[in-house]
Amino acid sequence: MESNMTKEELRALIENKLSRHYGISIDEADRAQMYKSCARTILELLSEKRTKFNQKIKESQAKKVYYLCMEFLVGRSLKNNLYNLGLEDVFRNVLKQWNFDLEDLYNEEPDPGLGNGGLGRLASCFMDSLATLEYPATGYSICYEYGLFKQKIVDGWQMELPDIWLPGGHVWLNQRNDLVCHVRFNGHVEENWTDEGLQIKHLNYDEIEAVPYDLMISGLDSEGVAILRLWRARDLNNFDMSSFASGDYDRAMTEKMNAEVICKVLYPSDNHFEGKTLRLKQQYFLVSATVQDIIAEHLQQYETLDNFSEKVAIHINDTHPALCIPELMRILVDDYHYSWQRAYQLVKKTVSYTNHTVLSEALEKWPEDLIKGQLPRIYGIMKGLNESYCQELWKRYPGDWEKIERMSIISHGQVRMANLCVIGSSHVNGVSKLHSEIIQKHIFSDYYRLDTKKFISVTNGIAHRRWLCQSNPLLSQLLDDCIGPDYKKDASQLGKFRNFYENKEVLSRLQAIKQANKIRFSNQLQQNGIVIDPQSIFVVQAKRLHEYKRQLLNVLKIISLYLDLKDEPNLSLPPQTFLFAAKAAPGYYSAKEVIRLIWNLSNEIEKDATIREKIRVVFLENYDVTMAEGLLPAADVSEQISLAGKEASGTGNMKMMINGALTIGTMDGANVEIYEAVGKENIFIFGMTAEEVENKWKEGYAASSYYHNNEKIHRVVEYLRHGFNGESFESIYRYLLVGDYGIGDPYMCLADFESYLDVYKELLEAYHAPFRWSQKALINIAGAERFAADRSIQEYTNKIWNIPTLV
Ligand code: NBG
Repeated sequence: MESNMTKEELRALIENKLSRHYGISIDEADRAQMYKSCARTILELLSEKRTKFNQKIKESQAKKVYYLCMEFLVGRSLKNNLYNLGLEDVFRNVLKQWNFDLEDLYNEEPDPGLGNGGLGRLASCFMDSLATLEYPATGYSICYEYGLFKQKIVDGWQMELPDIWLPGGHVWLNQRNDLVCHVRFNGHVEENWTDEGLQIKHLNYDEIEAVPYDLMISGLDSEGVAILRLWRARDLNNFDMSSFASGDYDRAMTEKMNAEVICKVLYPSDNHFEGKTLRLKQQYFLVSATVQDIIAEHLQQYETLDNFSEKVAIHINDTHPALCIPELMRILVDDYHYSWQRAYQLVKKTVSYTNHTVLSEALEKWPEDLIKGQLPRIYGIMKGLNESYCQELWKRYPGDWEKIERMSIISHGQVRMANLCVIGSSHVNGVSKLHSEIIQKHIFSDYYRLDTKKFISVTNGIAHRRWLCQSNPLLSQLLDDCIGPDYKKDASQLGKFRNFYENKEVLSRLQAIKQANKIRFSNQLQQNGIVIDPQSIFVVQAKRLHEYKRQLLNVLKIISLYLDLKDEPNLSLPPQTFLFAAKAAPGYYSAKEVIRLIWNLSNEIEKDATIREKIRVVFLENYDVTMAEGLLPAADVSEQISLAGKEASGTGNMKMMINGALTIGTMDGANVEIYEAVGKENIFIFGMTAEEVENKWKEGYAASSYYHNNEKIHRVVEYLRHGFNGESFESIYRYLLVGDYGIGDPYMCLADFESYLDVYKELLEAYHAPFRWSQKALINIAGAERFAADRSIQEYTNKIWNIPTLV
């Protein structure tokens, strides 16, 4: 991992960048100039590496992976690349001689928020693994001008500010004018029968240029470099010169802006479908440019598309890039004159799809008319796919209209993207064992019965190099000392850490490391005027704010503890700090209400000097990848408390576990596998299972019966009903008991409340025994061996993409 670059060589490289880009010498450089010069130095090294890697791939004619996703939550690049290239030390030393601190330079870099949460971060973790494992891989997404909004809390209410990341982030992007494509919208389709068969013409369309920007991602100790190709819309051709010449500047500019608005902003909803025209345009813009790019690259190497599916794997991450199925059909049929049947075979062999959610509000269903108007040719192809698929179904299930309707792509004026994905893919996978079972049993049960082999499970994983090695260097050092450094490339080695279960010295070092990370994070917060006690237990719930994730349940627990302390101020409780970090989608009212609740509870508790010694609530503003890198290694307790059956996998659970936090959670998503990995003594499980939840709905769930029959619940809900800190929480009280449609508490917080509280008390007991607690932490770190993204990627390459293992 050590690079053999000398200080002198590095100095010369950086000096060269300062002189070339700014015309200055070292002593004149400020921090921003130095950061950019370091970034450019890295880019130069990565480009050289990439060229060699490309050459190797070309010679081997290896199959390539193209990973399409509307979101990549990349996080900062400088640190990641320095670490993976083994250059951190030499950079640090050289910079020190010039009186620059490497940490300060890291902080110069904006955190590109090109994603919402778990889905986008997973995509980025996968890029890290693909590079490290030396698979030829390109990620494709959109170069949003504004990433996910910056969150500001004003008097408890979430406000959204634009995320302007490009000025500092631009340095990592390499504009590829040589690869510009054109994407067509609107217009109409004309079909004519000629001697050569059916001729299809798309007329009167609007055309937009797609300009790629490449971001390079280095692997660790490998020859691999992955590319993340981000498309930007540009409208050069459509500039209305005649309006401009006649002095109508506004009109000339409006046309241009209408086109370029496509990549202005990331839609800020996580797990929620918003059927907006602009979003549809974004999706088609991404897939059309991408598929054209993939085909051009393939033709350049092989001069034919006949072997396309042998050399290309296209992966669609959730349904958002589903239009790549009809787009690939379009190009094969219209531009390269493949027969419909042959084109369909090629598509089905090339494309695969991961489902990331079973929430019905997240499933994409576009109005048929919208697609017809915006994308007339794509609409025609989807109709064709739908018809031929329904005919096939008819042969298989004659007369079963209901089933055929359920399984069709287009029905009742809606285009169902999940159905399109299943029908057009070679494989469909869920992201944890439980989630994969649920999709097979529920949302895709008809397809599963038809073709069982198509459905598989690949449990998510995390880039442990970023989430352990880089963000927790002390723990990484301890692991180096105990089990050697091989775990960095082979996470299964982490299992060896179990051998130190009885080793007092290791256990006490583990404790000291957690303490140091808590102090590090507390100091970071202090710079923003937030004071927390690093001696207290850090209980962390950090994830998007969503009803199903049940931040509210956590708040109910804290209120209950708070009321206990009010009744009995001398109650013996270890000091606890409840840390919440979460962004709510801007239009998600009930999620914003929960933020307001947390914020006010925090203020209410602060008023009482004795209680705040014992419990404290902190809402951390503007959670992003950079904050997570400081927060997660400092967590003692990881809250993973979604209603069972709703969280597809979760990845924050893995990130905290690998840093030695203990999970309190439900049997949901990947928690189930964490439980299997660590054993019941080393995790705190509570609440209903997914099956019990299902049964409870069938029986009829009445939140009010919990309220009336359980004293503790009654007390907490009453507290909410009366309000505090001068604020009313009537809306939350109503949410729990009455609900919008007479269904109170749709995520069953009250049903799981009592067992949550009981298990939390057990957890506090366990914390009283620090030696045992450290042993549990150790088992969690070792048990994280199976939650590395490297393992997930090996499963994708073996089971889905059909690419031979390289390492
Ligand atoms: C999210 C799930 C998480 C899962 C990530 C990554 C979406 C649509 N889904 O549970 O909610 O960990 O995907 O798979 O964002």
